[in-house]
Parts: sequence; structure tokens; C-alpha cells
Amino acid sequence: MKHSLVLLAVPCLLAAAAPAYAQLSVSNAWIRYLLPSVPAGGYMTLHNDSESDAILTGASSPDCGTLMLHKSEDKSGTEMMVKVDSIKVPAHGEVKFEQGGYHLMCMKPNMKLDERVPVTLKFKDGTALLLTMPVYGPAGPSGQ
Ligand SMILES: [Cu+2]
Repeated sequence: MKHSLVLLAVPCLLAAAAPAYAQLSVSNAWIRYLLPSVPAGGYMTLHNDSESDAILTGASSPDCGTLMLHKSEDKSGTEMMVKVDSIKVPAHGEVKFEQGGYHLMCMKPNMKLDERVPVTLKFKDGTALLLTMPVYGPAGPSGQ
């Protein structure tokens, strides 16, 4: 079952002259939680229905300590995670955050299963996108 999210685009004062990112949205968001001592992955699809590319430059959550932008890469058969500084969401496009690719990394998860965790996504133009991400175990929303 897919969860729909209530999203709130918060215009920043700095972005008042360029509200290009008002058409950003997120679907299929969830956090893959294991243990408090193990960083949790955050997954979603980030949609950009605007005329301009959107540049994601950071994320934060009061329940994560640090929330980083990560990418998993296959380096000669071994999956490595690297920190990325920004992720471009093309105009009229989308970027999937999924296992094996881009993800949010919640370094110190302070959460329980079935909770919803508030997350703020920050973009280069000063825009922020607020969402809540439901917390699942390793099997994810599908429960498989
Ligand atoms: Cu990671």
C-alpha cells in the first residue's frame, strides 16, 4: 500500500523573487529502521513539476542527529556509500531515492516503527520542503 503524504512547501524570504520550486513534491517516502545504533536509510521519489531544475543541497530531521545525502555505488562488486553535496532534480523530472542509489542517511535514528518522522529538504534557492516519513523495518512498506 502506498502512503500519500501531506506536503507543505515553505517559501523562504530569499526565494520570494523566484518561487520556482513551489511545484516540488515527494511520494513513496519511508525510513528503513533497524536499531538506534545503526544509521537508517530514507527513501522517496522527489518530483519537480516546475520549469527549472531544482538542486537539493541538504536535509535535516530532529530525529536523526545528522541527516546526510548519500549515494550507494558499486565499486568492483562492493557497495560503498559516498556523501554527496547536491542532487539535481531536473525540470519536469524526478529522482528516486532507493536502496542501491541515492538515499537519505539518518545517522542517529531516534524513532520507533510505525512512527512518522519530520524531515526538511533544503534546496539551493533557499526553498525548504517539509514532509513526514513513515518508519518501517528492513522489509519496507510492502512488508515482503
Ligand atoms: Cu548511506
